[in-house]
Amino acid sequence: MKVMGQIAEKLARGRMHMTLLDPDKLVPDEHATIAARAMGSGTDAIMIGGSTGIDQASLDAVIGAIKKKVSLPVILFPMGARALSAKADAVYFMSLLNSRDPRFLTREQAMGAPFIRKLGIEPIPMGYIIVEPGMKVGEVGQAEPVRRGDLSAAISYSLCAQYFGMKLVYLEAGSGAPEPVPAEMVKAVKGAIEIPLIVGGGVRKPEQARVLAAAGADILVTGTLVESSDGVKRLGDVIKAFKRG
Ligand code: 1GP
Repeated sequence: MKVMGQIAEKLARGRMHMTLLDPDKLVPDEHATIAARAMGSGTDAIMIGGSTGIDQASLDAVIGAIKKKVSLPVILFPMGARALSAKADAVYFMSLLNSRDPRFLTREQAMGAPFIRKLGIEPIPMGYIIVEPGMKVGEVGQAEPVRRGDLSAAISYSLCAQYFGMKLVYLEAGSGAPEPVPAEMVKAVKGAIEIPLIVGGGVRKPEQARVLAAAGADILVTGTLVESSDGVKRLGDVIKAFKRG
């Protein structure tokens, strides 16, 4: 079954967690070890991405190493057309909907599309929305971040994603954000859209995960958490709290 089909099937039974790994930060074997631990802690998929330059060779090496240890789907989370690898199971075919730069709206996507076809990776259309503070991805992606109190802007962008036919909406506070996306915003967006809602950025504690689950997040993404020394134990607690709600 294709990855989007697997996601839909899992979401019909409950919430999901995805672990984001940044190939820039560690060597391939370290990523594989972390991915295996994350799988043991209950994560449902591995996302590969980062906001800076990643080339195809390093992506191939990282995904190859992960695939030897982990049976979960590996989904690319690219910042540009060059960050593609045939070893991945799928790619989030994403548009940064509140970017000022056409490069992140459609241009990188247009450049990458023929490669996705050639490599035979499954594209999963996704609307990516940066919420304050947005962190590095907000800067690199030239975002006009949705203000934390601006629920109507968050709803507008999310509906825009749905009406474009995108399969998922991702509300992103930015990796390492001091606070996750506000629960009120998650609740407001969830009440307006019919497609699954991904939330990520700044989640470190089980209580934050529980609050986001209660607000209606379908998929939680964490990245930084698993990089710390006691990260795997904390990741397990965060995943449990999110899935239990
Ligand atoms: C970033 O939402 C993800 O794209 C994860 O953020 O690193 O803060 O968990 P963290």
